[in-house]
Amino acid sequence: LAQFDWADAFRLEDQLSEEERMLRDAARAFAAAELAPIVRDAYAEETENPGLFRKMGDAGLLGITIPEEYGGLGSSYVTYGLVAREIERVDSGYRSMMSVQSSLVMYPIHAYGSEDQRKKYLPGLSAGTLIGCFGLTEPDAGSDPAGMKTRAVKTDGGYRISGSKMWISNAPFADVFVVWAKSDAHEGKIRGFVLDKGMPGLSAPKIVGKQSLRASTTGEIVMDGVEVGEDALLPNVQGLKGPFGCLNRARYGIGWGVMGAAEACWHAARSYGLDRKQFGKPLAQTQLFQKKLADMQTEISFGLQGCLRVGRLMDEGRAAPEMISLIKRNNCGKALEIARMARDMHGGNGISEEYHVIRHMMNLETVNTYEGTHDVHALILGRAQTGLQAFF
Ligand code: TGC
Ligand code: FAD
Repeated sequence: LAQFDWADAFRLEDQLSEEERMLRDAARAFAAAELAPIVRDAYAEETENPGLFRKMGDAGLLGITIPEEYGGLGSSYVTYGLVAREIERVDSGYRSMMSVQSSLVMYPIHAYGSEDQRKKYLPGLSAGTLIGCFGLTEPDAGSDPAGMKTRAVKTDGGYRISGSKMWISNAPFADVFVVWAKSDAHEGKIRGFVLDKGMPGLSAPKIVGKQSLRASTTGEIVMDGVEVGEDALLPNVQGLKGPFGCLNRARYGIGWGVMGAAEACWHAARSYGLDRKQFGKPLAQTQLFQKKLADMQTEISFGLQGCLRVGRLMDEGRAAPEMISLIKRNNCGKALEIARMARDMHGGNGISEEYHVIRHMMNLETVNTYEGTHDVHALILGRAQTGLQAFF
């Protein structure tokens, strides 16, 4: 009879290449050595940790899919996903820091930027000596980014950019700002601009009081007539497909990442249930407890297979955005349910920072919302099935 590995029900391990396993293991070792020991305090204190980018860069975790000539790793989307899973196993906020830098800052500069922009920014971003952020969301334009108010007005030799962005990961300590604005010189179409820290009129106040994703720093971006040259424009894309092209990559990484957080909660609940006795026997020996463990194992096993399939298709250039919506939506929703279940299975201890599950649960509320909410991805999938858009 074939052996069953409870922690790897469908033998995901066998479906990975030697290189993928090696890079995954390196990310796991990094997460255990550098992230796990600091996460409790970082979350409790809402610590800003820009120095972590340098460490991630040294470990080769930034720009995994970016070619080596620009300082990236030149590896596959499957590797990128496996790494996201390992980092998010510790905390969604750390995965956020990494995925914004890789998918939302390095990717657009590489895919839509000029050769000068690539050379100027990518090596520093991949080393973590430069920190990037991505400004799409605004106070009045979240799920509907087409409603953005930020404007770029043509000047002699460049543009003047005015507007504000809200809920921007990494912004308060970012050096490089990829921002999206409607440009009057391009018939009001959305264009991408790369801004540098310190430009007059540019500021990024921190958002305080978050009860979720506290290990990641979030801010606003305020652009009060920021003057940039023509060289700040990302020349090779226009329209919403620019930011969405980046979001496809980041959403895909989140599909994997949240499975890491879910696995952490599942494994913690299993261990807790084996150790903790009530009514004279381990909790894990009760039917209800085992049903919950079986539900967790089932959702995670299917979720990971979905990610691997989409990752392979991405590496072949055959992944449709709707496939990414499907794994982002379902895996976030399931991970959130699993974290809530794990919190419950820990009883009173489940609300303590010492057991980590409530931190994952709180984080996953954000992850279920950002990069397209659970319901917005349902509408994307609904539109693809019916041909009818139900957004407005
Ligand atoms: P729609 O008419 O659907 O499309 C407009 C244009 O965009 C193109 N497009 C895509 N291109 C590539 N990939 C995709 N996934 C694309 N989706 C759409 C489309 O082909 C069209 O192109 P063209 O050339 O014909 O103009 O646009 P809509 O305005 O109706 O959009 C509706 C909707 C709801 C799908 C969309 O706006 C949406 O996805 N909203 C969610 C917003 C969102 O995800 N924001 C994320 C902000 S960034 C973030 O959260 C980072 S957190 C990171 C972290 O910390 O980890
Ligand atoms: P809204 O769009 O106002 O949605 C509110 C509710 O209404 C949701 O339940 C939504 O599903 C629902 N809803 C909206 N439209 C419809 C509809 N047509 N039909 C049915 N229901 C609908 N953005 C960036 O650009 N860069 C970042 O780095 C970034 N980082 C973030 C970090 C954190 C910690 C957080 C919380 C957010 C971040 N975001 C970032 C913003 C994020 O992408 C948005 O919060 C998200 O897209 C939702 O937008 P909103 O908050 O304006 O909610």
